[in-house]
Amino acid sequence: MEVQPDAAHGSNGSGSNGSGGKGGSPGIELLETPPLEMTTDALLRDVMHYFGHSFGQRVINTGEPFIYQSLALAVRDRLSERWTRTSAAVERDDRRQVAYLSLEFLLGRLLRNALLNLDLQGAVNDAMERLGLNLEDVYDREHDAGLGNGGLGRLAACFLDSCATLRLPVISYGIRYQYGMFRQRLENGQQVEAPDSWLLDGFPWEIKRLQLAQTIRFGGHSEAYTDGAGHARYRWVNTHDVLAVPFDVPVPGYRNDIVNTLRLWSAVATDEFDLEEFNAGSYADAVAAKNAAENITMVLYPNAETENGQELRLRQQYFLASASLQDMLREWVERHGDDFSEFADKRCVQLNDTHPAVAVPELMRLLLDHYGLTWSEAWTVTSRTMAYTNHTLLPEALEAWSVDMFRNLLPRLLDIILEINAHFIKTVGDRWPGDSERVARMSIIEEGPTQMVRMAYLAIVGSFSVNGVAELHSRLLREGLFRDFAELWPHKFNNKTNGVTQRRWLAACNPGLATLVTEKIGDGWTTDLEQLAALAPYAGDTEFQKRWRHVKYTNKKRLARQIARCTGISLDCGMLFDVQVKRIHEYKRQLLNVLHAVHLYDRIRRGDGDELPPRAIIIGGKAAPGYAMAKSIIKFINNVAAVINTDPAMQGRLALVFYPDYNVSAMELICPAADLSEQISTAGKEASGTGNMKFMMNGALTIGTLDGANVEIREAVGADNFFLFGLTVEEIEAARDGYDPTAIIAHDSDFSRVMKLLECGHFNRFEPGILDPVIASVRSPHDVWMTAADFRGFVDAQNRVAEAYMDSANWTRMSILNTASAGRFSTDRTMRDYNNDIWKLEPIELGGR
Ligand code: 26Q
Repeated sequence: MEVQPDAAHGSNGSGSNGSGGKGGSPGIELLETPPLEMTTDALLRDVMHYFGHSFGQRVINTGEPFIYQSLALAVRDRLSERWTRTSAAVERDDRRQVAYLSLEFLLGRLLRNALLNLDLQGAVNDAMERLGLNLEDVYDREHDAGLGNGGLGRLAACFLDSCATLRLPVISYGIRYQYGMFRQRLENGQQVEAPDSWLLDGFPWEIKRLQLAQTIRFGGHSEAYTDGAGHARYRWVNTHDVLAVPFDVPVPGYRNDIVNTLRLWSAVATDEFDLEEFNAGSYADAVAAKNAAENITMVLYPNAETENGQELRLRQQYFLASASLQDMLREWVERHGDDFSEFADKRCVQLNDTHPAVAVPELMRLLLDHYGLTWSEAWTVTSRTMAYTNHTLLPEALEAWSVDMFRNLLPRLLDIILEINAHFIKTVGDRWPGDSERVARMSIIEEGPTQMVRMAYLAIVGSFSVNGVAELHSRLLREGLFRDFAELWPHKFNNKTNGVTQRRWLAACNPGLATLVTEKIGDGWTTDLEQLAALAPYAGDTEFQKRWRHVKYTNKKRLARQIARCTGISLDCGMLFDVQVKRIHEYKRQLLNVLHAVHLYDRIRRGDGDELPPRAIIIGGKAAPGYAMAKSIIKFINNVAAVINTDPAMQGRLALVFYPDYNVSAMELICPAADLSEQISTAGKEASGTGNMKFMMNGALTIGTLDGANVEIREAVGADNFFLFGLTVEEIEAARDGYDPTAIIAHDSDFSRVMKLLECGHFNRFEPGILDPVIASVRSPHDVWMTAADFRGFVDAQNRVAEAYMDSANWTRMSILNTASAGRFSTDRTMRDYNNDIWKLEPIELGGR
């Protein structure tokens, strides 16, 4: 199709900015221009303007990204207007604000969400139709922004949406990694990682703000001196400096004209860096040395919680913390001068896990060394400003950095950490005189062959609030991991149960169900998820059930098409779609799921499968590249899948699919199509889980252990509508002593048959030994995740699932009740809880235009 790029155009391509001109500073105000129209015609005109003028295109063909990018820019212009007004209102009111610091924001795609929140879906759909395009195909041109590993990063992204929707003045800070979460391919059933060059076509949503760049220092040493007034002070000298350049991404609220800011920092070499440090006579070598600085934000660490200690990772953490705090202080000083007496009343910093916890000593450093506060003044400000969220119960996952690494990389921060610790140890000593064991236990510095800085303890000591992410998790933190601290400061500890945003995870990703729900109970649920409860009275309504099932079936067909495309496996949509998608980790027990698949395979083979509903078991997720066991589990899943899927006796009765390259966009396709959600972690190991909530919201039933937020999900939907199995936290701990998997296997004929199939090499005929470590882990008395202990319970629960699925009316009733009970798992509720207990923000009031 030939198109005519339109010269007449109302907006400025480079876009306006987030929190632009400073109040009070002289400058030329933006000319008042009429607001951009939200009509099909206006959007079409702007899209064609960018298409022709910014991208130099004349002809639309479906293989290029330019229509997507042109549309994104046209939408960004509409966001920009609201962005400027939001920033102006926040500045004008000078009220309390929160800075959310996170090393991860797993945003996924932004276009669909922006159109939904701006109420532009209809107009843009028409505009694309006029170009002979399908909006869904345009959406598919967008690359996921995968700046996160999993739950923690996606939670931060859901928080963005809910904070803007609740009008909360929250600015979020993160890192603009050049490469996000790696892409996963499978070769011979094994994971192969490929780089995620998500910025290759450009990222049309961001605006670079060079004028707000900050200098970040590394290395050198700290030096005492006496200032003009005779005070002993410290300075950090001979440093290697790196520039932090912010790129702002707009965060629209749902139909409320609010646009908050996500500020992502990118590392750039300073001129000094090149010339002073690498001036070995060669200009070219000096310029090439820029790499060292720019490496800092090159790549997201795809680590499992337990891999720790890379120096570059500490650089990333400090880079984020320092740039963000300097940005906050710049803005503070512009308005309040160097009076920090009200800082902690007007600002709060929420730390997403310990990853940005160096913010505690960094704020101290800035207040002490740059603004001349005394120790006690600076500590009062810092410890009343910081708040810390913990996301893990695995003790081995608690971050610790060696004191030596700190000394080399951040010498001035080490001084400050040691002094914080000295004061803290005095507090502990005063409270428990003579209890030196407790002092050693609680010290921020762990003694041993190599001294380590315990980042969680640093975060707790430096914060006024410490929260877990589900009720069970928060209780276990208080009673276990952080017991001593909870005894010392009970008032600091609190719970904030996670959630997910229903705008992305129901309204946008499941339009069929969203429409059906809205027809029945109105659309209030989009901003008040508890209204879903009004569906409950219709759970038994035959006509409604029929339509509910139809939506699910349609969603299953959509997923089945995608699975056929990317794996070649064809699924029948009458099958029970039994889904487990999440990072691959031993504690999440994908292995247990496969043991059940093998058990079903065995039953069908021996002619005992006639009562079973046909079932498609779908597993997806990435393994950390250095986590050998997780990678072996992927290989194991694929080998079992290859046998099951090629056995004619399994046709239409049992399928096992490994879904490659699982990411946010995949989940948007998967969760609307799931019948059963697998949440089968070893009790006490999953802090919360949030996939569980997305599935529930979309009408899947859960099979799960009493772990993380499963406990609250079961409470909300009722025990009858949840397939519970497995040992409790207490039972797991009690069963550890004398744990004997081989005896468990021997006493269970189903389990014995499964192990026999595995151990005779049935699933690795031509690859001898390749599955040995995985199989051996089930039999090991030292298996920390106690997979064998829960086998029987799991299989029995799956039998109850099978039976329930055969009664389609009753299954549908339970499905409806799951959606109806998902009200409290909205991040709108989570953010209200944070705000009522920790942040205490007032909603942004937009001025008139
Ligand atoms: C550690 C060291 C070096 C580099 C990276 C890391 C690293 C990276 C990511 C450590 C941990 C993470 C992510 C943790 C995470 O996603 N935790 C999950 O957080 C969710 C949101 O609260 C919970 O629902 C999950 O239960 C929890 O596992």
